Amino acid sequence: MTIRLPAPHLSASRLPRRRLLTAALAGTAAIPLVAIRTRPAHAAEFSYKYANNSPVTHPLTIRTTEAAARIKEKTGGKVEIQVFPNNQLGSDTDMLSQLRSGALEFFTLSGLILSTLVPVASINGVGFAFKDYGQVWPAMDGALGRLVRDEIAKRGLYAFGKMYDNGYRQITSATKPIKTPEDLNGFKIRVPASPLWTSLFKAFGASPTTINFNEVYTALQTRVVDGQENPLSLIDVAKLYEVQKHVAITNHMWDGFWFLANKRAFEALPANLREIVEAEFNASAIAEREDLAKMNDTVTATLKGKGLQFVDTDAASFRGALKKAGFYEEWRGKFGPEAWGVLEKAVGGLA
Ligand code: X2X
Repeated sequence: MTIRLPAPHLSASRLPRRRLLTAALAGTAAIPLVAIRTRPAHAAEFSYKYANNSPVTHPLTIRTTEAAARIKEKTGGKVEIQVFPNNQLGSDTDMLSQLRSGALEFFTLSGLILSTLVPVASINGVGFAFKDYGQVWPAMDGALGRLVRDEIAKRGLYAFGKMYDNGYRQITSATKPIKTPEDLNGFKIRVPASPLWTSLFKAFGASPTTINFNEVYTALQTRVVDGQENPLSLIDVAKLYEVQKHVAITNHMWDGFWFLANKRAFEALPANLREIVEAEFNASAIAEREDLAKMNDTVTATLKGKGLQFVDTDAASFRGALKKAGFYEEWRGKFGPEAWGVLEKAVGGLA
């Protein structure tokens, strides 16, 4: 048994309580020790961890950190969530294992990487599926998101209602600019750990290598790969422009982060606290989406200023290459007609 005594920096107003406790400790052997078990004055009832793969300056980290602070305040200190950004707890693959085992209570993860556990979660990554954000949010906040969340729930995890934005992905390169689908032929490109990502770049004829984000900067710097693809916002905050020369505006995929909880840990919270936690992380998701929308207005100029060379591409030719390679057929088969139907209802016919 451990007896946790009050923290040493108690305020004067707490002193009487301390004296009482001292009296209890010194006084009566008749009081069983368990009865005087106490907590530090400001220890939380629930001390949980949230982790992500994003730099501390990314809106995802900023807004989730704010949510954690609001949660502490609104729960009267009962729920304290410590934030571990920037792969401090390991790679996405490591953190997903930690989340499943309960070593980590909360984690934001790309649906595509989550698909290694919940296959349908990569459905938003189908190449060129979403025309714009006017299609993304109604789908992910609506029927398509619900379909994915229901599957997530079957795997011991719980996904909050609102996804956080990662963004539309663009291809960077240290060698040549990628102007056409043919330029991807044999191109050594890093992709995150997800069958859909590998399949997409194989369909382009590229040579994709799976690497978790925590190793991307080094992999580019040491030229293990010649390129990678990510939203401009992340290329900026993760300083990938330092190790890349060109960026092709392909918008080949929209990607977002599910806010995931270990179900057991989340359900251990009383209902009123659960409600506060989910509401605050959902509210921060909306704020984070707005942050990225604002960032998107300026990030091109920012990255040009840092020396990255931009190329525009013709989306129809890239999409045509995927079609020709049988990419849409393959994934319609893998997701099945029901899920594919929900996606097409949101974005129109795909294949
Ligand atoms: O790993 C990536 O490229 C990243 C940061 O965009 C994801 O989380 C999928």
